[in-house]
Amino acid sequence: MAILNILNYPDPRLHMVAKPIKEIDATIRHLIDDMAETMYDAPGVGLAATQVNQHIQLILIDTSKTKDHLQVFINPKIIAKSGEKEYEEGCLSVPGIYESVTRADKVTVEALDRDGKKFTLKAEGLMSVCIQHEMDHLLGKVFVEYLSPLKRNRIKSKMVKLQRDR
Ligand code: GNR
Ligand code: NI
Repeated sequence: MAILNILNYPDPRLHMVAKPIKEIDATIRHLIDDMAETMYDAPGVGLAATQVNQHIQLILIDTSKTKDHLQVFINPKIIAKSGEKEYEEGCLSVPGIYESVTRADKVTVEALDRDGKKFTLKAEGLMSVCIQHEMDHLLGKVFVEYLSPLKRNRIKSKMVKLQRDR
């Protein structure tokens, strides 16, 4: 396994749109293992393939306290959503920034697991937030895009400075 490099906002590659996965082969399973190691090492509760510069529809989530409940979503689709809820979000691609975002309260997602088996999950709380946050990454969207242009531009400048001074 290997720890992969995570793209940092405002890297233009974070805005690429991910393609569906046609076949879950050894390369995909290897990527899942590397992404899991990368996510736990960060540490984060979720990781989208987009963040490691792989533009395919693959996300990993583990919201458990014990960090032993990895959930893999391949070609995820939200088939139902309800309500609204505000949540303080962070992102491994925007380190050190935490801002409130309003999203659906509950979502029902349909996806394939790492064995290619279709499953449906109804989520609420952090899991629901995470699914929506990760699926946005697959669409090339980063959570700061929900903020006002003023806030977003301040965050952008801060990130550019941070990366320049590294
Ligand atoms: O680790 C993460 N924590 C988090 C907290 C609140 C809302 C969303 C997230 S996802 C984030 C990991 C990440 O950037 N995934 O794309
Ligand atoms: Ni993120």
